Amino acid sequence: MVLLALLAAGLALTVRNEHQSSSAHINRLQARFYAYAGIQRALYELSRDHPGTDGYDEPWALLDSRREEPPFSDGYYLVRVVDESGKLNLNTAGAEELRAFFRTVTGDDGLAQELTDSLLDWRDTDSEQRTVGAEADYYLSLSDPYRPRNGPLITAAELLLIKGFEREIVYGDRRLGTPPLFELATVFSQSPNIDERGVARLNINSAGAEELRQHLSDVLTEAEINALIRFREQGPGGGGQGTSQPRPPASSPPSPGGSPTGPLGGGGPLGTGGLPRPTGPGWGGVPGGSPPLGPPQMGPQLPFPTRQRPGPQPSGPGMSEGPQLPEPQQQEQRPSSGAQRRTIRSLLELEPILPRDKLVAIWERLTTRNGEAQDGLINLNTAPPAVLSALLADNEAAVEEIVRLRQENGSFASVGQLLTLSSVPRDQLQRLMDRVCTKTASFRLKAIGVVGNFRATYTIEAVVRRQVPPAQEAPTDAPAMVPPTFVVHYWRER
Ligand SMILES: [Ca+2]
Ligand SMILES: [Ca+2]
Repeated sequence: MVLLALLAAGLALTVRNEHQSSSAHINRLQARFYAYAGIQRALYELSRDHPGTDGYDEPWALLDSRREEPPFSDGYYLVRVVDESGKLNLNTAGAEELRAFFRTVTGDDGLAQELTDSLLDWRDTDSEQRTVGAEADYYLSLSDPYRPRNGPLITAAELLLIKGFEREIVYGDRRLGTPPLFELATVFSQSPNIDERGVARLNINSAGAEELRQHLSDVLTEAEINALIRFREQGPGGGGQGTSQPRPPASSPPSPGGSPTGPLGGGGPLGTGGLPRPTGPGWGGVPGGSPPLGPPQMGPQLPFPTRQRPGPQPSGPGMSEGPQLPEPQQQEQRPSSGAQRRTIRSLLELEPILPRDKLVAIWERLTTRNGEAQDGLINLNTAPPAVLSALLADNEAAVEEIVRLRQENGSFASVGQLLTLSSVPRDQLQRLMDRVCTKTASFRLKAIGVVGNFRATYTIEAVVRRQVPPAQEAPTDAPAMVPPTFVVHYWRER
């Protein structure tokens, strides 16, 4: 009898445990679906977002489920969206950038050099060890040996495998005041090759004259477009021979008709005197009040401050500064001859032939690189100071100026707006403008589903790439946007 009673009690206990475990399972399942709803909520917001400019002042960045209608009776989700392009790309950053970045993060020159050498050795394909780096010899000699990647990193967490990257560096250390490297670095950043309207950029080197004309006619005058075409048609005048170096030196061939300012000329000033500073109101306005720069339905956030110059036709300061062009018609008809043609590697080379405000206004519309997207560019609008400092080594004033400008004016709509920076020397400015963007395709989404009073939680973390078909160029109105698709590059549930 006693035995039976014990057995019965034992059975009851088992049944109860099973019941508890199955209800825990149900709670967790429920939390999972709440997290999934959070991911969907974020994707919905990203699909409504205008892709021409991206910053943390947009709705996708300000999602807060606590301010919305509670969607579920016994739980909710928390969701956060982060721009991966606001981080330093571990696979594309150069040695100098990495060194400056690690110096900012760790505050230690020697350690910064070691981290840089080790990371470069880890991702390069050869087995030649840098001074304080490490290759297979080192990793195979560890008590738990493994081989270096000798290729691009697959996630930022891979840093933990690399010599010198201790946990307190990768995850940060509150006591030491070091920020988590993990949150400042990425392997996913990508920026779409579109302008602030969402229209595909035109490659300045390969576009036809008529294409250029159509693409720019609402901003540039006929004479300015002709100047552009002529500049391009002229060979590299006097010795460049169109070599295919990735980046041109600070000096550049003489511009046609003589440059009015000549800031790119050989031996030109490299200091802050190199750039004439803006004197007008605003920083980089749209000349002639040209209308199509505003994205559709993004009321409060126009890419450019457009308050000045209501004049219907571009006629003001631009014309007077541009070089005088003899018989543009003859020139434009001339077929482009590949042999003689100049290869423009940086839009900054156009500075001598276009007024500053015009150059700013067309900056995002042109590109020197083909492809739908560019890897590893850093978004000016979302990069924290530590990431910006990677591009602006030893120039804290410039980092502060950029942060201040975006606080005061909202997101940068154009990289061209950097032309107004007062704290960046000429050579540094060129490198900076080559490495930054104002829009992103890569987003990290983190959603947590919560059931009851934290009875159960579930986390989903994902990195998605937003692919937006370029909008059609519309001459008079804002271009129509096509809904994006999302490609998942990383997905983790726990
Ligand atoms: Ca946007
Ligand atoms: Ca290697």
